[in-house]
Amino acid sequence: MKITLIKPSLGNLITGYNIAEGSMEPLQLAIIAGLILKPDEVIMYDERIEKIPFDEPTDLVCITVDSFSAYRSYKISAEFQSRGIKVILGGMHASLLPDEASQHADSIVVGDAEPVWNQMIKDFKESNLQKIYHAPFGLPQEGCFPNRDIFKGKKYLPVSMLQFSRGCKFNCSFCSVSQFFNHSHTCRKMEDVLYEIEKDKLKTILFVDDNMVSNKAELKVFLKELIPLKVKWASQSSMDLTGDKELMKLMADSGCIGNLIGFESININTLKWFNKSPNIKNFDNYKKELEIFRDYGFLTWASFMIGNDFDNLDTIEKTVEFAIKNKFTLAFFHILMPYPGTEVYNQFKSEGRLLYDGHWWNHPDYRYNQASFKPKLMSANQLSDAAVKANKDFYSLSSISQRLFDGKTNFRNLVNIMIYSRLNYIIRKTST
Ligand code: B12
Ligand code: SF4
Repeated sequence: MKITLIKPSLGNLITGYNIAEGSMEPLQLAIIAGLILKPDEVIMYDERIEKIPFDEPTDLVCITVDSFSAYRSYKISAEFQSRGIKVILGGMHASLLPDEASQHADSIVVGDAEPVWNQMIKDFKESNLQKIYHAPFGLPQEGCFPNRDIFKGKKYLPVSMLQFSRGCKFNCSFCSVSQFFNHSHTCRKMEDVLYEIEKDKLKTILFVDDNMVSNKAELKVFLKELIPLKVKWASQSSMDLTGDKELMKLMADSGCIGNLIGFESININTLKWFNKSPNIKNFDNYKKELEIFRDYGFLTWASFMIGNDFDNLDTIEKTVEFAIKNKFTLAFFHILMPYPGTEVYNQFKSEGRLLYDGHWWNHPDYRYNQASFKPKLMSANQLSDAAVKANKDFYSLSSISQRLFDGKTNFRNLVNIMIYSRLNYIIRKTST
């Protein structure tokens, strides 16, 4: 039996916007591959970096679906189904909107693959595949390890994805994670994580945790064990980690090179509207926090959410200026997206502000990185253009050279200079 795993691309993009370069390994597919008992039965195609050979013989197709790739995922599913091949969908979007996803697949999984995989494959082999499988929700199962062989020969960034924990204790109004995990956070068994690092000889790691520092006490125990393994790592963390000096030191000692931090906005009213609680306490426009990050030498990948109800074109420009002035290693200016099930989605829906018939993720006219709602203080087109301009300005040559010269972070040592240059080069190439 042959199983084909698929990571879909984003489908049609706005002309000239190419995001293929700089793709990273899709960990969820390696986890599924790890559940397949005979490794030679599985093959993976990542449409972000290669074409899917629809006519290659296979028995079963499994597609991982996020909201931003839902439309494309359904198209891929239809292609295989038209060839008589059964398709299973899973992932964040299929779990958030099971009724919609079910219409585009033979079966779907709500939740994690691990607990239901064996039963599902047994059912498939007995021609008894159920329409929907509900996985008990929670932490990654003990003793389940990804099969990273599926990544061999594919051009990914030289960094390994790894999971320490899932979920986040906060409840930001735009975030699918808080919805999906119901504001809960669970850590994986520490021995499993350490074993996985050693077994697969991981050296440069991106922890794909939603918020690595959500449970600081457990993280500290883990980091103490991580120190002897001498890895380099980065992750996503909430701003409140700066208040814990012991944690900051353990992060530095265990090889942390930087963090993706959700700044979201430089306006306190927006932060309150987003319910972005880790950023709100003693808000001083991040001055204190940024100094602490710099003192520990951490690179900062700053994420901003633009187009909220307090943003106009001027505040978006000021946000970009803030990011350049603070010499962030990278910054992302994401258009606020009403993801299904989130508070932001429900609010825009009740106010009649959703575009694309209220389901941008499954609309033929929607393109990645376009506004999908009516902003309050500008038009949707102005917001889409402002996002493109924000990226162009932040990744302009003058901004890149200005930001490089920070002796505490980007210019701290040769490794940091190389990371800074490579990442800025890739993003400049794909976003300008
Ligand atoms: C790491 C990450 C990234 C990395 C991607 C790394 C990579 N490999 O490519 C980076 C930083 C690049 C990134 C980018 C983006 N991301 Co992101 N990302 C994540 C994050 C934090 C973890 C994903 C992950 O690897 N999880 C670990 C795996 C093992 O868990 P999993 O995916 O849930 O899979 C399990 C189950 O869902 C299930 N499953 C999954 N697929 C399938 C398939 C089948 C068939 C079955 C049976 C089961 C199954 O079983 C799996 C194993 O347990 C998630 C948050 C999250 N919790 O999902 C956000 C998340 C997926 N990202 C999100 C977004 C919005 C984006 C961006 C669009 C941001 C932006 N505005 O540009 C971009 C998109 C870029 C792109 N082209 O893909 C949103 C998506 C919301 C939504 N409703 O879809 C999330 C949920 C974050 C959030 N806070 O809301 N992201
Ligand atoms: S802190 Fe980050 S992961 Fe947690 S709920 Fe807010 S946006 Fe989501």
